[in-house]
Amino acid sequence: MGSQSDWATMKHAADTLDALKIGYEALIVSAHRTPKRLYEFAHSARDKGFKVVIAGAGGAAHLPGMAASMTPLPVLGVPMNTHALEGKDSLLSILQMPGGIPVGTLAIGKAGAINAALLAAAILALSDSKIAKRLDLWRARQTSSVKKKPKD
Ligand code: RP5
Repeated sequence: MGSQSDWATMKHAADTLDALKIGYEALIVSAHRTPKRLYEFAHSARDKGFKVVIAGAGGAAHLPGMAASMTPLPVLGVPMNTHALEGKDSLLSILQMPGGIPVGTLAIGKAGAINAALLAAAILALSDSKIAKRLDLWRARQTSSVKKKPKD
């Protein structure tokens, strides 16, 4: 994520990965304030064994796109809900990548963070049957938790 201030949102991705027993590293890597850290992280991510990068950022949210430009791993971008423009700035910054360097862009805020983790899990599940089973179970539990009727 681009800042400590993104953690309250990105923690939802971390919690979802925890629920699926998928290992991860949660790091603050700012495209603007720590560009060297971003360069070093993105260039070494695949060799270090990372399989998917989830990048949460807000405002002029260059982090997912810049990360994607420096790693062949799939990059999933989560736009932060900003005060000034309610996350529309983050969303468009992450979404509108020029052709050639893709970023899979999720919804703004909490839903996007949760779904980034679930999408990462689905990518990993293609080649990991244990993760696939845990993801199936997670989805089945979600389905069975939805009541038929609302209550007051
Ligand atoms: C972005 O700037 C971060 O991803 C964060 O969403 C936004 C604001 O950062 P702070 O000023 O709160 O550190 O790089």
